[in-house]
Amino acid sequence: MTDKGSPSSGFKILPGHFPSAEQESLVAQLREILIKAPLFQPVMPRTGKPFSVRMSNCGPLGWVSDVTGYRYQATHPVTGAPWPEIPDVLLDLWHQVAPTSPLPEACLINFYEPTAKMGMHQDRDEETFDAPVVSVSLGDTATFRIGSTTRGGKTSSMRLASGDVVVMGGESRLAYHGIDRILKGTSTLLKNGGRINLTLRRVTRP
Ligand code: MD6
Ligand code: FE
Repeated sequence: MTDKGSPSSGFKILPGHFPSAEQESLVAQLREILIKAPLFQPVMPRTGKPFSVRMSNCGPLGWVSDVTGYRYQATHPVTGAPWPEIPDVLLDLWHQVAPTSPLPEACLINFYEPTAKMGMHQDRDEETFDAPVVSVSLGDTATFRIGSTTRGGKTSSMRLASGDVVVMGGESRLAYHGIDRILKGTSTLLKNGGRINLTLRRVTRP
């Protein structure tokens, strides 16, 4: 029996899911994507305070944040171009971990410098929470914190290393979570260090 709202239902970590050769290949594909859809600096709604991560997206929809709010949109906020396609290896991952869910529409790309972090938040800008959010970590190890579906509840902390996959479905789909810190120099995957996190999401009702 688990507490209501505890992340233990529907929360899964697949440590080392991607072997290093697949991580290298995925990073090469991400470099191509980031040439077409450069990392941009999102800011918080209302305050305009910059995030410490930079972002881009691939897929039919991308998640953006600016002074007017959070939303999904079909085009890059700076270039105005449509987002590049989601790499097949990520669609294959989705089929493996969410076989009954409709295809993901958004793949958010978060880039963390070694000093970046991500405050506790829920992923709740989607029209439907039926599908899980699936994340892939690349590069330096991060300390990931996850709590329950209410802010300020009990949390637990774990390390996400390069190649690890996180699935947040079921009760955990709306759990609060964040990144406390990046453990600088723990991976050689990215030439200049840092961390990339990819989150795949279904946004609309099929
Ligand atoms: C990160 N991850 O790992 C931030 N969201 O950098 C997330 O915000 C996240 O890992 C939803 C589901 C899984 C995640
Ligand atoms: Fe999130």
